[in-house]
Amino acid sequence: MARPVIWIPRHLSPATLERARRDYDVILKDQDTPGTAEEIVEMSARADGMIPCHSEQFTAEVAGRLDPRLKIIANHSVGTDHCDLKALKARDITVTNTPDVLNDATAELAFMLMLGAARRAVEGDRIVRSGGWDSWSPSYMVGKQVTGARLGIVGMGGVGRALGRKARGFDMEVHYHNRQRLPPDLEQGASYHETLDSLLEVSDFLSLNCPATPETTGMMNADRFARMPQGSILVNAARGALVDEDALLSVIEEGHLAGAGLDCFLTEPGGNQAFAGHENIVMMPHAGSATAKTRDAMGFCALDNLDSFFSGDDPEDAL
Ligand code: 8YV
Repeated sequence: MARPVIWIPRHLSPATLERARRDYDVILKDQDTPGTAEEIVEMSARADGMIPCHSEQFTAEVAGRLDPRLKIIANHSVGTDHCDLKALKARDITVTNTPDVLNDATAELAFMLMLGAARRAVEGDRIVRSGGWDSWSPSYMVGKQVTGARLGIVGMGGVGRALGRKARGFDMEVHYHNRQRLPPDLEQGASYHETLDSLLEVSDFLSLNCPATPETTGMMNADRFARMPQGSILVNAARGALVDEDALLSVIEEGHLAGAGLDCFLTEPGGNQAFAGHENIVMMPHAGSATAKTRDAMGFCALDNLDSFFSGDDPEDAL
């Protein structure tokens, strides 16, 4: 049987591309830019499989125009909100993702955002870097202590649980809200809250680690922010769609929230420039899983899924 043809729109890690080329006929896009709807549709007639990132949009409209040659979309991401799964299923296309391999890298970045917002990293860096550090006093650069504080985690999947493990190293009291309570071995001492509102009330730090779905879109709105304790901090390394950005800006400007750490925005790339004037908001350009080790693991996970599919087995991460 001829080797399957795989379209890879983004420039994945060198080890991933090397293995992909070893086992498949790879078509790699020249420019490392998001694959457009037109490119996706065009390539569906030339490729048996694809390894897209979250930057390629497989909407219902695109799904309806895909060529029947395309059999599998092996995403290089855990999130699949860029894929209309129902519409792709209707076209009999297998869709996979890369769960678990990015848990630690993403949790690590969420922790960095939490520490950075709590200990005023953006402001401190700017002061020293600009040569503006000209005084010191006991009340200078006083921040919020992370060690021993209460951390609320929304969504106790792989990333949420990895964050909980890291938080325990900081003696944090971990609380969580999830659609379902976890068994004790996965809960690892974290306190379950049946409702998001109950979690918000005890969260000195709140980390969003759930997928963007119709139910969670805009979940962090003005009412929800009002329930968080005065001086608390929001961290979002999941999806921008979870947060009403205008409401967040208001609670930051009013001083109800002491800060925020954001890796995700409603508009990406680009982010929200309304946040830029606030040094108590630490921002990153959607880089949660961006470590060399994790990029290789994600690429290999996507390739494992392709390998299973083309050997006639069910891919482990089929959705
Ligand atoms: C990626 C992500 O940045 O996995 C996800 O859902 O958002 C990220 O890990 C990305 O899709 C990498 O390809």
